[in-house]
Amino acid sequence: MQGRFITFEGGEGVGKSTQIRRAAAWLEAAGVEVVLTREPGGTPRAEQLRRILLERTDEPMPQSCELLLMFAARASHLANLIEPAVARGAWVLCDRFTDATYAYQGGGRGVPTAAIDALVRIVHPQRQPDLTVLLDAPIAIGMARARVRNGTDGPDRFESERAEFFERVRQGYLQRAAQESARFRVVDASGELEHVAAAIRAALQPMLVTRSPSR
Ligand code: Z5A
Repeated sequence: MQGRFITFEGGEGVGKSTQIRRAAAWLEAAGVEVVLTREPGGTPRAEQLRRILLERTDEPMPQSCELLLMFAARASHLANLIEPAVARGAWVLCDRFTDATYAYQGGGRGVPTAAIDALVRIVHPQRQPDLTVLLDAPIAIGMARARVRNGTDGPDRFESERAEFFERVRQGYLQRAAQESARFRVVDASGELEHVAAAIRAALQPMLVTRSPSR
C-alpha cells in the first residue's frame, strides 16, 4: 500500500488526541497499517525535547529557543519514525506537525513566517502532510475541555498562556487552512464527540477509496 502522512491540528483541548485514536481504530478496521504519533515527541529523543518544551521553570524560554527545539524534535521524529513508516506503506497519523509551528510560534508568538519557512526548508523540504484535519472550535470550548481533562494536574507551559494567545493561534490555523485549502479539511469540533468523529471519517474516506497497492 502507498504510505500516507496525515496530521491533526487544532487549539488547546479541542479533541485532537481523542479523535486521532478513533480515526486510527477506524482505519485499522479497514485493513490499514496505522502508526499513531505526536509532536513535539514521537521518538525517545523527541519526547525528551517535548518535556523541555512543556515544563514550567523559572528560566524564561526565548522564542528562538522554543522554535529551534520544535524543529530539532521534528527532525528526529521525521528521520526515525515518520519517513521509515511512510516508506513501508503505513499511514502515519500525527497529532500536530509544522502547521502548529505556524499557528503557535507564528500566530501566537509573532515569529515571522519567513523564519519558519526557512526551517521547513532545512528540516523537511520534501515532506508535507498528504492531508491535514483541522479541528476548529471557539477557544472557550477547548479551554473548558482541557480543564476537565487536566483535573488536578496544573497547566503546562503552553496551557498557561492567556486567551488572546489562543485566539491568535486559532486565527493562525484558519489562515493556513485558507492558504492551503487543497490539503486542509476544517472540521467543526464544537459538537458531540461522535458527530466530530463522523466528520473526520468523511474527510479520510476518499483516501481509503483511492489507496493503491504498492509494487
Ligand atoms: N506546540 C507548538 O507550540 N508548536 C509546535 O510546532 C507543536 C506544538 C508541534 C503540546 O501539544 C503543546 O505544544 C501545545 C502546542 C505546542 N500546547 N498547547 N496548548 P499537545 O497537542 O500535547 O497539547 P494540547 O493542545 O493541550 O492538546 P491536547 O492536550 O493533546 O488536547 P486535545 O488532544 O486537543 O484534546 P483531548 O485531550 O482529546 O480532549 C480534551 C478533553 O475534552 C478530554 O477530556 C476529552 O474527553 C474531551 N473531549 C474531546 N472531544 C470532545 C467533544 N466533542 N465533546 C466533549 N468533550 C470532548
